[in-house]
Amino acid sequence: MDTVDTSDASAPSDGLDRLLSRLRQLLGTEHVITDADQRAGYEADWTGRFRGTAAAILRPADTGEVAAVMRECAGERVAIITQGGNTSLVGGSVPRPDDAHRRPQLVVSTRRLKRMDPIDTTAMQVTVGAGVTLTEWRDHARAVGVDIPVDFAARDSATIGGAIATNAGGSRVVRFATMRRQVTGIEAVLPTGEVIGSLTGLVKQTAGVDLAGVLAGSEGTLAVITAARLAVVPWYRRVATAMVAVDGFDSALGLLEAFASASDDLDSIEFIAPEALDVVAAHLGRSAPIHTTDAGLYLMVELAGHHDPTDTLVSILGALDGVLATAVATDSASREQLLSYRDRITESINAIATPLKLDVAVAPDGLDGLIDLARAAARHHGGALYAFGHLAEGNVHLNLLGLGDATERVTDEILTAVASAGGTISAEHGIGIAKARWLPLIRNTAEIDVLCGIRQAFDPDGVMNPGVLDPQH
Ligand code: 2HG
Ligand code: ZN
Repeated sequence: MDTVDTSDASAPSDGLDRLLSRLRQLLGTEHVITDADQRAGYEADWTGRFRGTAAAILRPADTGEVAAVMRECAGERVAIITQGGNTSLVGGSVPRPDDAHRRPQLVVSTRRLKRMDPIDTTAMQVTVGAGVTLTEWRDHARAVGVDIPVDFAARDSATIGGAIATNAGGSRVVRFATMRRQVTGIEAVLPTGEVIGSLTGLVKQTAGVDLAGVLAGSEGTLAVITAARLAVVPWYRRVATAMVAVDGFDSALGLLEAFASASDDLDSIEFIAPEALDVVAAHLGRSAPIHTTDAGLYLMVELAGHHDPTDTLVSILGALDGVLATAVATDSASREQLLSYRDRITESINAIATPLKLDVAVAPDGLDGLIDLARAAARHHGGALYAFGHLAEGNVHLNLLGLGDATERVTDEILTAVASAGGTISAEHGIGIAKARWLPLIRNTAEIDVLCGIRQAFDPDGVMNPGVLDPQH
């Protein structure tokens, strides 16, 4: 995927200076950040695993400014890293430690793209800017009595642009599918500065290839997403939440089946391995909500509807043999308390050390075996595994600590096992640079050629997020 660079490897710094001064005229000096201290928050990822140096952080205010930035940068031998809330867990939104062509890297931050149009409650759609966070989108929707179909723990920082670019998932996929399915229109800026896409949200815009579908999951390698037309959904205000201890995955899958067949209200069903529950409880300074020594697995289940789903929740939980203990929350304070044991696992692991994160999915009945394999691999190298995830999609977040210099080997072992089980090496975080090398495990040569061709069509000079989604990286 790399283009061959025959020019002088070192960027002509007076050229860069001239570019930056043109960009300052365009955006205003305060929105072209070159000061090292101010750049720092954009240069390292949230986990601390990925970082690089940016020549500048560019903060355009609207689509017109993004287009002008891209026009100025076209042909300038710079790499463009698009960044939203900087919650990527695969190194996709921060500069590379070293660009393959030693080009200056410019971070285009979309955080100021805060457009939020009125909600069309007939079409159940809304147009929002790429820099709007999930929480802002949700608050905007709820202000007119509707809701959003996507939710995950990074909701306060993660942006719409990033969620589309990674085809994000989260806890409500079981009910509403992933981000790609929520996008009914898209607006994006090509490396040339041309604006493409449509925000009409016409459901029957069926002419040819779906641009929104192509950009969803493209991880900043094709264009800068500036706005999207998104679905909104009914707001199910009556919610019942339970943490459930079960004896193992067979019972967990039995529960999933029972909920799916007995209720239309299943909103999320998440699993937490015992080690992960211990670590988050310790981090929160509280004991776990359920005390049982023989739990093989914990679930966080939520039903949400227009009528109180508590009775349904309790009766389904009561009917299954493998359920060992439950803690049910019906008011919002106890619900928040319970959900914090799921939402705050990521930060609790990071508080110990920077983990290796493998976001993978297999058929749900393969989760048990995969987690056993990952746990054994971690222990073999003196490390530990913290596993949790989204049960219905077979999506497990394998967080491994203490692997020392075995990180690559363990990654290889686990991702190879996932691929040979017919799974995917990325389920919602993206491939980024973290897993680019392993892409051929799940995409054959013809597929990789097609993907390279699409990339080439959008970005012939290879400036967009170099290294990301690139198996040669
Ligand atoms: C979640 O499901 C996120 O909470 C983060 O996808 C997962 O930290 C992780 O590995
Ligand atoms: Zn997740």
